[in-house]
Amino acid sequence: MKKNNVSTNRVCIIGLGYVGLPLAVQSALKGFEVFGLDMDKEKIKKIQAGKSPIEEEFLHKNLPIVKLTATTDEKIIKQSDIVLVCVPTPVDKLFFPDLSPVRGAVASIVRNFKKGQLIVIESTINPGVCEEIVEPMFAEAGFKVGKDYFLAHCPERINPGDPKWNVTNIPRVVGSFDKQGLDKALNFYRAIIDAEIFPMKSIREAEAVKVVENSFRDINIAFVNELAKSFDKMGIDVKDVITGASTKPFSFMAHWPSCGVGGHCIPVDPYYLIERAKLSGFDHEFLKIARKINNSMPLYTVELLHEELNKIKKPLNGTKIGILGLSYKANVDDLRETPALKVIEEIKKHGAKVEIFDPYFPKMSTVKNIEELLKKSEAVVLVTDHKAFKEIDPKLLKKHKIKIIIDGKNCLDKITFEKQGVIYKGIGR
Ligand code: SAJ
Repeated sequence: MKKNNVSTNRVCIIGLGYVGLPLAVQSALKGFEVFGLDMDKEKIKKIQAGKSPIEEEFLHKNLPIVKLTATTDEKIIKQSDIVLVCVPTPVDKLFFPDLSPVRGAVASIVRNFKKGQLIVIESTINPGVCEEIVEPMFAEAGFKVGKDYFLAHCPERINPGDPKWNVTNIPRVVGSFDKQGLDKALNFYRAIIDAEIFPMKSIREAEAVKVVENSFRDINIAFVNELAKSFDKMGIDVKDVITGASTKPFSFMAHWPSCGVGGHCIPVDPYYLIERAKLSGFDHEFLKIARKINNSMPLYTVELLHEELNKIKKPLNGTKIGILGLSYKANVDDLRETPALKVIEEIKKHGAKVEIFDPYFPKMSTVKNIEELLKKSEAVVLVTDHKAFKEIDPKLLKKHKIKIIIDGKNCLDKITFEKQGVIYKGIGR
């Protein structure tokens, strides 16, 4: 048991979401005494009953069998030797980073300080947050990093809904203020994760890793989204081109155009780097252009719908439009930054009547199933590539006289829909 070379075994995880809860369960599975702290009473009740509030196979399987003390009482921090901060790091309406959840979590640790604790921030933060925000909060209370406590950063890499990669096997990077803090953090993560735990030169480099990973993904998606707009004009099928380019066995990495970039990471993390670099006098023009392109895709999707309706002399105003999907990505129940809500808002602005169906959000759906949505629609926009939507039989659209389908995730077979007399339009195809 790798745990033996870790000098402590009581772990407190602050924030029991899609990052903190799997971490808590995995730490318990590896023999640590685990306390989970969250402000959401309902969530705590569910967890105490061994029920996962999150749709995740790993949690459904393991939460009922582990010993996990879940509470809303921050005093639990004082009983812990290791404290892991797993709270959200969103952006506000103007895309400015909102570090208030991190500040709140750190303040609770300062209030319940225990000498010698290892504090690890897992939340995605920009370079400089640990040195410029977190450490000063401890210093203000008279606690010295590397002496009274140890501070490290280990950016979370959870990929919701991924059947292969999860908290048990995803490699991690760790950075700290000092060697002792780094060693403590390396020992802990090597005790719970069977994958590479890579030591970074400093905490600032560790903070930069995650925002770089996700900015990399954002700019690559923006690249293919711009291609989609250009190829729409040139009558080129962008999905076919990317598939062709993917036959190159080296130095090409496929990304796919879509109706928008949602989620808690990709559309958010670049702003953390953009805003912090600005304070140091650097303007990330390229990252900002990529964000602008990706943010334009929901509107572009509605423009495609508008154009296809015009071609059959139907206005958008007053037409019944069916929306397939709300979640930001396939087969998960997560609305954060979802392009679906932006598509719906834009369609409503044009005076169309909207019906919505997402099997993961029955309460937000206006109909009970796909067939009912088709019955009540004249045209359809698919905005989430849930498995159930990819299996829709094109004959159903013909039966319900659906004239147009806009495939916002390029996940449907164009030819089979066209064979049923349905006008198919994808993003760049
Ligand atoms: N998207 C595209 N085109 C693509 C890929 C994604 O439009 O080629 C859209 C998706 O539809 C979604 C959004 O971007 O709306 C984000 O998709 P995502 O697959 O990146 O899913 P996330 O948000 O769950 O990203 C997570 C991230 N994990 C962490 O931040 C720890 C990200 O780093 C991973 O790269 C990503 O999973 C992944 O690879 O699946």
